[in-house]
Amino acid sequence: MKRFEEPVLVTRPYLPDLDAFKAGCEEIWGNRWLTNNGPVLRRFQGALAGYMGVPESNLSLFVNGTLALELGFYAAGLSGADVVTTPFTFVATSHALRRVGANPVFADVDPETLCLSPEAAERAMTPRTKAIVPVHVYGHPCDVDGFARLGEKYGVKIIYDAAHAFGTGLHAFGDMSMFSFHPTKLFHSCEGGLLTFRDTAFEGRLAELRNFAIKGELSCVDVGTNAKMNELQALMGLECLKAMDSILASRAEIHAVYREAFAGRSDVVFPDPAAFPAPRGFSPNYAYCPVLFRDFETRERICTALRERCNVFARRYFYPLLTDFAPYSYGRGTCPVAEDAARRVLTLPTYFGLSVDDARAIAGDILEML
Ligand code: T4K
Repeated sequence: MKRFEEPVLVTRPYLPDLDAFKAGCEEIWGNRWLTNNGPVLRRFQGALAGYMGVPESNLSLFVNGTLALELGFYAAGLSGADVVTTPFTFVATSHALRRVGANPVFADVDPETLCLSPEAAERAMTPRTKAIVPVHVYGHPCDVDGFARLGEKYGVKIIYDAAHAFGTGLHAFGDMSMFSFHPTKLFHSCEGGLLTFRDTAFEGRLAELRNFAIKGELSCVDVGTNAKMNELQALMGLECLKAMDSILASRAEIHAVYREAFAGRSDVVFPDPAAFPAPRGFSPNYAYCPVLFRDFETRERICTALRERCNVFARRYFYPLLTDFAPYSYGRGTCPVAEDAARRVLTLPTYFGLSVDDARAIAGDILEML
């Protein structure tokens, strides 16, 4: 008999009240307007602006986070440039750079937060560097002051991959930030992505690029694409946004259970984002619950035992490291801290609806396996 009869996955999407969602669908049916800057999307945009404290003129919605990043990089003029970034992330960060013809240059991460280190980023800069792309990985805060200094000193753009950072207050740092609304994130719109930006000139430019760069019926001004969020996505986002407080509270509770269980152990590191240096207004969203074991063998043994004995599907985010993948293997061996973390990390189940008793049982099983 396994610990759990049903598989416990690393995450499950929050699902809003079905009747409220159906009522929203009725409105959409009535409108007969399904995409292309519809009324529900505009309402979602307004609600996000209110929630994030960012003016509507400084944000833009997309069909997913990857295309949001891609168009943000394109609009920022990064094609052909070197861009310093972290290998300790999901492949989408570097894919989006490469797809606009930029060249990702990898620099190492801070050993505590696992976010790109400004010192390492500075050392990796070349005369062709036009931007730095740090990632608030797991919702951990990057050293935003350190990056702001680099931005000023070298005149390069700072564009945050904030895919994991919705709800942290890290909503408007650097030149741009991208938030993913994929269902594996704490907040979602089925699929979706959001860019916030400092320069309001990006609003029109991004609106153009995500709609084929056509202007009216008779002109096309650039090589755009189709990256528009549709009305059903916007409705899902609007309904999920209503539950943000409960979503954040439940994740904080689960994080606290794991934190307590692993406290005082010398063989396990369980990062506490609340203890990291962070800008004013930061508040942890506990987007992920990463735990770092002593070595690769222990991590692999525990990951397998959790699946086989407990029916628990923890995930090794982010292993393999980007620089282990063929398109980025030129960076292999250049980021020892990230390489070491990727081999030791396991992200534990956390989501709205996971009970604290289940989290306690998972932590207990891990401690026993150790
Ligand atoms: N930058 C960063 C730093 C990112 O982490 C990501 C995405 C991006 C950029 C790009 O943003 P998007 O273009 O995705 O908006 C997942 C996600 O697909 C991806 O969005 C995410 N990062 C990445 C970290 O994780 P997989 O391959 O691990 O997903 P999958 O299908 O294995 O799902 C994970 C778990 O969630 C499974 O146990 C099943 C469960 N699940 C999943 C879905 C989709 C559900 O229970 N229900 C669902 O609907 O990549």
